[in-house]
Amino acid sequence: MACSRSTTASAPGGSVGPEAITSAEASRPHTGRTVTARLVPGATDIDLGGTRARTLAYNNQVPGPLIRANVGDEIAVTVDNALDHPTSLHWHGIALRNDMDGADPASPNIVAGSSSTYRFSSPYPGTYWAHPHTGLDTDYGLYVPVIIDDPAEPGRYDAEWIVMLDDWTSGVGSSPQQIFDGLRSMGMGSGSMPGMPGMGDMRSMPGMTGVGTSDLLGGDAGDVNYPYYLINGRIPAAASTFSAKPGQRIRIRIINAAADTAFRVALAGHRMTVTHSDGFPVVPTEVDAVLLGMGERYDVIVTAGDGVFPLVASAEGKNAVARALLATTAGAGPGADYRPPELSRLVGTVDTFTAAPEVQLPAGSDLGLAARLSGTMMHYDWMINGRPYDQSVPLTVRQGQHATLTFTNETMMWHPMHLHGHTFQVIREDGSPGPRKDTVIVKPMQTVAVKLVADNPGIWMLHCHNGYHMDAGMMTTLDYVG
Ligand SMILES: [Cu+2]
Repeated sequence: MACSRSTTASAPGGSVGPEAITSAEASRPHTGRTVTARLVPGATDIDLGGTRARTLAYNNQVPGPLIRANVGDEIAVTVDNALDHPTSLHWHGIALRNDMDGADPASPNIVAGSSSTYRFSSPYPGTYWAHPHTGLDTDYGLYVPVIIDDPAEPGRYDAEWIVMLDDWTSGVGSSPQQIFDGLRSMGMGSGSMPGMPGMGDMRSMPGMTGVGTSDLLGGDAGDVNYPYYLINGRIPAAASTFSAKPGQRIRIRIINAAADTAFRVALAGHRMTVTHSDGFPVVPTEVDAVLLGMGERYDVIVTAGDGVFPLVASAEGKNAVARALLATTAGAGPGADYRPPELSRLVGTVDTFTAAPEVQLPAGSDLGLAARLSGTMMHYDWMINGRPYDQSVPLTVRQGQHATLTFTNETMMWHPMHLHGHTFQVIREDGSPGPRKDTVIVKPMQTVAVKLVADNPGIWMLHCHNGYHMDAGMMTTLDYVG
């Protein structure tokens, strides 16, 4: 497992110190209010809706409890580690102080049986989530939604629905670790197999029967077929119901917490207006469905119709769905395998959206950074710039620089690339601004450029948010140097 990097290449000028992190924190807004929470990750039994799973969870529930605060509040979350191994809590998407990021080496892991408190404030509102940055733990059910509110934001909606998507095997099929070991050994042991990338061996392993393809993802949709796909911890046959009144405007905050599954999400009988990508506002855009890779979030607004409507998350290329129900009247709605026609109409992707003018980053940059993505299913050796994480050479930036980071995917698999501590702006091929994001899908053989402003000093992970690719080594860091 690619848990640690043995050597950190010393960058010219050296790394920035704690005073730079303290100084950046002083420049964030602070309300003087503190929001506290306690999370206990541990082994437990979870009811997925008539199906029980022995797994890992926060406070014995999947998803774990919502953490919610205003911009500038001090968020103080104590983690009591009841696991039998070290853990951490990473605040995905939040531009927080580096020493609270919940990813080693910026912040130390919490050893088994001990407690630690994360204290930070978020400078930006939005839809975020939190999960460990240790091994494959997120895929066992360790994740919570995190919502940061802006009290000044006009409330143009009547109700709010938080929707967390997941692919599920823990306690009902092979464990995530068994699947990872299978992918690695299949890869390592089949180097002499000609032709197809090791798929022959894979098809004989549980959970790894040939995943299909996706036009939206540019080819292979993933590496693993899961026994279940969940919305808010429930299987489709026991879907949770969100109740509202006809005509209400509902803000749906969709979060993809899966390890290896992109979802195409639609609400039967409704169009949706996408208002935010990865927490940041976009020019409001109407679509029938939206595509989310692992780690991505979209906020949408719908005007509720009269009836019972399935919200369906189709597991891209995997011939299965997750679902929940929106109910504004009594009734049961369509069956558990119903696929609304909206799924095959206009699907919003990263190419569809443009950052709202007030959050667009200034044009131009004074630094080019490159992340070349490589690896094959045959060897299961996912890397950035030709190196797995334990041999990686950091990308470096100086505070204040405006950098263009270019992802070049040299593989036949798509990768949702995530940078900690920053929200970059996607730059379209014609140079025009795309959405602000912290996680962007890079399709096979595609190049994607993003712009970032170096305003948050520290050591920040840059990695693929496919849990298995990341664990195999598709991770490096962006280090601030003085
Ligand atoms: Cu990947």
